[in-house]
Amino acid sequence: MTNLKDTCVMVTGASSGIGEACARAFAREGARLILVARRRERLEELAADLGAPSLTVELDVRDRDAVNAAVAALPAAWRDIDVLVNNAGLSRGLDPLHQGDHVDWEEMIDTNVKGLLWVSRAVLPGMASRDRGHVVNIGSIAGHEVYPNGNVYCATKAAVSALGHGMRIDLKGTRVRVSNVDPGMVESEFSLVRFHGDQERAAKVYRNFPPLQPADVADAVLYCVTRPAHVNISELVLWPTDQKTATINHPRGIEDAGRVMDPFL
Ligand code: NDP
Ligand code: 8X3
Repeated sequence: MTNLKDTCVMVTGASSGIGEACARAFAREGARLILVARRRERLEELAADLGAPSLTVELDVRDRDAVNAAVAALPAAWRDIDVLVNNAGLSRGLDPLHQGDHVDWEEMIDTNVKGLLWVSRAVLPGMASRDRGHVVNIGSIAGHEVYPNGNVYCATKAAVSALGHGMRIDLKGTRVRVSNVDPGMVESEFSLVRFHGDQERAAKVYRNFPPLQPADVADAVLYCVTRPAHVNISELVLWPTDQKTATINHPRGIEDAGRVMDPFL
């Protein structure tokens, strides 16, 4: 098993949900954390709570110049990033394509695809030249399966899948590993963001069956990263047990258990 003691781990989107859980999981393994997101206060609270050496970086991954500047400005002791968790991402809206909002589309594409590219382009050359490192891209089952009204979000996650596979291929000749971790439904701030702050609608997404928790995803990330150096898990898909596809699930605790339900309604 790869030992993570004192390794330098950068997590994007560390201020909430899966990213925060990843930071906590790596910290428990003795890693040092570079915590990236826009909400500085959240990052600082997390850093204070981690009990591990950590650096907070307030950054919008959509801003390529800012990403390059932030990576270039890392203190010397933090420059050799061993693990990059490309997690920052979001969905906006759930509308038929022909009624979609271009502002939502641009935000998803700029964050989930271009943001992941900017961060990877800034960090990967160092890993390649040191001949070591691991990139974990948080994709989604939405990258495997298009669901009704998921259109652009699903397209961005299909792009994450393709980019992850592309990275792994292009890093041939180096010992850098690349893994895509693709979860089904995870209870986080994801739906609150998707529905532009509508708490009632967001809560309904998670009411029918136990969803994954951010810590479950962090556990999968940790599994990929701690395999022996000659093992590269390229893709790990994890589902809530009661979720079978994006829209087929087995609801529990309500009268019509067993009926196929659309969790997004
Ligand atoms: P959350 O909304 O809880 O967390 C999203 C994180 O991304 C936040 O820390 C947010 O930080 C950060 N983020 C968003 N935009 C930017 C930006 N422009 N620059 C920097 N950071 C940004 O959702 P999740 O934890 O669920 O989502 C994390 C990832 O997991 C996403 O890529 C999502 O697509 C994916 N995913 C989620 C699933 C789910 O069901 N929840 C299932 C499958 C995949 P801040 O706002 O402070 O910048
Ligand atoms: C998030 C999971 O099913 O809401 O990527 O698209 S889903």
